[in-house]
Amino acid sequence: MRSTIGKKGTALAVVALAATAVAGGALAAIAAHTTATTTTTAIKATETNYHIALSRVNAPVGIIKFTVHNSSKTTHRFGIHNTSGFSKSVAGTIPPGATRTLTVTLKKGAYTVFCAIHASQGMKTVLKIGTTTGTTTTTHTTTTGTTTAWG
Ligand SMILES: [Cu+2]
Repeated sequence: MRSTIGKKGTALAVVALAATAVAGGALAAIAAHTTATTTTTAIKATETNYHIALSRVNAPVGIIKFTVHNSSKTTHRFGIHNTSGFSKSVAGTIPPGATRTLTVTLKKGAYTVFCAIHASQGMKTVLKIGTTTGTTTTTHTTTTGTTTAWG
């Protein structure tokens, strides 16, 4: 009799453990299954003397990928900054006819896109972020939870 009770006890303990494992596994799967949505907007910037033309002057919050083309016969630079200390720029100069890319992650606000060489000659323009949803390419990055094999 004692042995039978002992076996039952063991069986119950195994079931309880299995239930805990399943619950734990389900929780782990939920925790790992986070969906990150990042909006990427491509903006073309054309540099001339002494002007920067953007293909769009506003964009949603997220990743902005600039493709900068210098269509003038003067060397330019390309940067973006705001009054809160954000500043990013294409490394070095952009020779005449050259194309460079610059990818930045922007929060809501107004940014100045400029050529550091000729900004004082008016070679700058404003890009507003977060004031529109616009037509964008949305990339959904889904991290799928890893299912752990229990037992
Ligand atoms: Cu310039």
